[in-house]
Amino acid sequence: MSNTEKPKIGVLMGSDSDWDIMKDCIEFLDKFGVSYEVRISSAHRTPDQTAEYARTAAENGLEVIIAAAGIAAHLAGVIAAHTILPVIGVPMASGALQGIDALLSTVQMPPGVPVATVGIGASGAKNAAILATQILALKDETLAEKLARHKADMAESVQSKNAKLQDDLDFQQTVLRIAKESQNQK
Ligand code: RP5
Repeated sequence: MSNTEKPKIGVLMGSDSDWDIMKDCIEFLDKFGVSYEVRISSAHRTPDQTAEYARTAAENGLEVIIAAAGIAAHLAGVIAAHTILPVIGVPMASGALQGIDALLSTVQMPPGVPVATVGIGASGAKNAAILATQILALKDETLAEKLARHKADMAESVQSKNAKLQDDLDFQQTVLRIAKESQNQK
């Protein structure tokens, strides 16, 4: 957990082999100062434990669940079957199909049991943290301000990269022009 507050976000993974990628999710939650707990729990290997976690999540104070799994990824769906909390699914790029299987099994939920599915792998892990924080921010102004700052920082970063690119291009054009002029003078 990031701090002494009761966890608001439950982060589940199907296997310890998902941890390397899911560290990116935790890193963002830490950055935003959101309280969380992390568990390994598998829809297939520990089905009863997974169902029990989902059934008791709301009464334990959790507000959003992030579930990451690979291959025939049923973790997020099984969690969503047992709770009315919002569930965010992160497809992991494991196995022969490198996440395509996990993406489809996470996103293609039957009507009535939604899983908010993010992209495969690292970008999905980060986006899951941001999306979960956005859900909490609906009733938390401090978090909303941090998210707004984060968006502004991203925009600033793109603008400064663009400014640098324009400078580089201007410099190149100047070098080319000078080279051309000196050639013409010969
Ligand atoms: C899934 O199977 C896990 O989420 C993991 O992505 C994948 C492989 O698990 P391990 O065989 O590495 O434990 O359940």
